[in-house]
Amino acid sequence: MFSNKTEFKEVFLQRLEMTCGKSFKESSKRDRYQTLGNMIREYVSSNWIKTNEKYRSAKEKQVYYLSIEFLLGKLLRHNLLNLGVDQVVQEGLSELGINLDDLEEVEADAALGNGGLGRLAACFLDSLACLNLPGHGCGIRYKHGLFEQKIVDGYQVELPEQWLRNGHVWEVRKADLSIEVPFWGKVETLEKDGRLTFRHVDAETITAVPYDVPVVGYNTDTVNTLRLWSAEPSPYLVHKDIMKYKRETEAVSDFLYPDDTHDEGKILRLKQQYFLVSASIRSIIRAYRKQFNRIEDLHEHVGIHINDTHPVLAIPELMRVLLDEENLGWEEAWHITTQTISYTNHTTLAEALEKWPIRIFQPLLPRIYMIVNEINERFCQQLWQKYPGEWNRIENMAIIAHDQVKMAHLAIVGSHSVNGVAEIHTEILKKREMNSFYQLYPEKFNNKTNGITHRRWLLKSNPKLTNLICEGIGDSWISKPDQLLELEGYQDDPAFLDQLFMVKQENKIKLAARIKEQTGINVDITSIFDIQVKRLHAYKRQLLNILHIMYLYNRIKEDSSFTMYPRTFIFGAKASPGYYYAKKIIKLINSVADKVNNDPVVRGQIRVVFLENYRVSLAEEIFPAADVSEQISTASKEASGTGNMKFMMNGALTVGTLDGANIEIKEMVGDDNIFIFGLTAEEVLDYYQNGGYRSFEYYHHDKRIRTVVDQLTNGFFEDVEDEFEMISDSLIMENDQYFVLRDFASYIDVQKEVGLKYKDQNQWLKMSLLNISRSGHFSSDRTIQQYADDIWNIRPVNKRPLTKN
Ligand code: 4GP
Repeated sequence: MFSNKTEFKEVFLQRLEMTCGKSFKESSKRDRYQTLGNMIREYVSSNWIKTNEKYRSAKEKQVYYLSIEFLLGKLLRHNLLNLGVDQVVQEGLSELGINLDDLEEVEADAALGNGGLGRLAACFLDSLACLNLPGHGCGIRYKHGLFEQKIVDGYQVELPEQWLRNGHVWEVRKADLSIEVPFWGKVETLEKDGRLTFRHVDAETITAVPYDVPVVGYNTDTVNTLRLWSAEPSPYLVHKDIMKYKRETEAVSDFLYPDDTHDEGKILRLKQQYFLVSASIRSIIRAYRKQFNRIEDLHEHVGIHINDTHPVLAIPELMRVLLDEENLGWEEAWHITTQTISYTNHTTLAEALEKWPIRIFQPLLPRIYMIVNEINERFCQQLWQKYPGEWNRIENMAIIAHDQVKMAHLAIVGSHSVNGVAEIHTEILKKREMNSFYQLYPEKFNNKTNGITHRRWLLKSNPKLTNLICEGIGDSWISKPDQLLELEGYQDDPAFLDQLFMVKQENKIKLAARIKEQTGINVDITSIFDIQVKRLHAYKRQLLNILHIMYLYNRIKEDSSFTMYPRTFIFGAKASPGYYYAKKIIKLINSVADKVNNDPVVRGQIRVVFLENYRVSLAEEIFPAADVSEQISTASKEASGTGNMKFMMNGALTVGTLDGANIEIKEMVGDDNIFIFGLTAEEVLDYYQNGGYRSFEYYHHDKRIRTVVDQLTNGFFEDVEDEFEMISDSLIMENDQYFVLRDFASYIDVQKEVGLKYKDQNQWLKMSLLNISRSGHFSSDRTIQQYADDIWNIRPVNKRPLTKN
């Protein structure tokens, strides 16, 4: 299509006129963005076709990653970079007087996810393609992604997100590959040749229409596929109330479901899950059938990975296809299913473990329920043989119990691999949460510590640091991120460290400009940028952070001789719309920010910023500018964390608890290059099990704590006195279940140490460099290679270097 700047410009101008029907002069930014996007998608299409052909002819095993969330962010710049045409395009556009950054602004974030789990799925897709591995994503094309957050008077307000308003240039609609997904109705039993067969009849079907998005590898011609399903009314269905049917159908892919709200919308949520699973499984089988004769060999050629329990109905759905459509017997179908499916757990939070009431499940998915029931009965029989008479154990492990279907149990029983996402998390699963299953199937359990794609989180988002690294050690670390280790040779090189300093300053200037634009707040770029960005959740303890800021504020106010290294505390977080407590924390952060930022006494020492609408594209501006990374969850609660890795890779130092992957980061960088504080997971779990924690005593005995807790309700930060009562209650009346007060003193100490260490710039820069150099281990390329080798058993195909079209 183009192989140099001149050709690029020619094609671009021609396309612009053809597709927009406007002259170059008349065209808007959006016209130009759309033209470029379409051009690049077409540019990858021949490699896309070739990749699929090669997968088919190589007959290699392929993996499908089923996930209810894919938090992709923007794709334009990422694709240009992976294709190796970023520079040509940038220069070509610039000669036409167009700034590529401006065009990128026009692109909407594809925010089809809530947080960590969804972003991990997006990083995995990138690594799969970059490693030439045959792996594809399957998800839902939500019309509205994660809500847009506005802060009004300090409160979070949610607006519907509209990423599809102007279309999505990266997708290709493939209506001819649609699939009908049945709900409701009943099961008919027939006898055929002495065998019972089952048919789902009188169903209300929904049409699942696939939209394919190319997943472009870096410096390779591999282009994998992310298939997103959209729900549309079925053209084959005659319905009494067509408007109602249309509404209910479209609702299935209208909204991304918020992860941590509770009861409402249960039927819709279960519908979404089955919709994703049924459409995906059947399209996988359809593709398999075109290629292979023997369904019995499915697991040799296909792996299906379920990202948490949301797609766990893949297990009974695959059973259904094998039993009812392929006419296999139960034992054989079960063998194939369990060998095909693998499962990742992302959280031990009890409220996130999905359970579906039978009263909802059975009528909505009658045939699937029958199969789950059969799986449960066979499983319980197996348990009975192994543990005769142990009723309690069997009841606790059953898939169906107390009128509920336990999705995690189904996932473990119906798959060949169960993995946690950081070492400590996997150990907790094995020793505690899933201990009885671990005893039964020790061979299924394994760890795969999370990772992040360094292409988005370093190459794309931090070009200045990328250039510096390349000047230092060349560019082969880009395909082998472990080679970042070579940077350590520069630890004692003052000129290199100076440059590292400059890079950070420039990134801080950029973020400061964004802060000014969004909030009107001026921040001092020589202050420490201390950042906590992630979903808002009690266990992540944004509360500890803000209480510490209140403490510092009090300290400065009461003692004029007190000094500290100036800090800018930056927060970004969305709270689930129904999670009232989390929303109160946002309000608290904003109230404190208001008071602190407007008090001349503390000016120059503390600034507090809440950046609204935290999302992937904003994160890309934040990580490169951070000095300090806040990873302060209650130990044992954060399964892994991936933000911790993004900060580290961009040279920030971690203030963290011994939780999730923080522990592995600490092992990588050594005790001197990280700031650890607080209870260990063992200690936390011991408190949960044996009691012994009384938050009131910490309140009573530590004046620093008493003051800040009292300030929540004495009108100090808000005129409305009961505004933060529920936060105060959670700390005292409800005995502070996340140990905020217990870890408070230790957090103050470690933060003081941070301030002191930062003063020694040279030492700080060395620590920062060391963090960058050891971050290669946390590339998702490493993680995906481990999944490929240990779980999926897939190999690279398509190794040729990029072919220019
Ligand atoms: C998150 C975990 O909370 C986080 O620790 C982990 O890094 C991430 O998954 C990816 O594994 N869980 C979720 C969720 O996002 O919805 O359960």
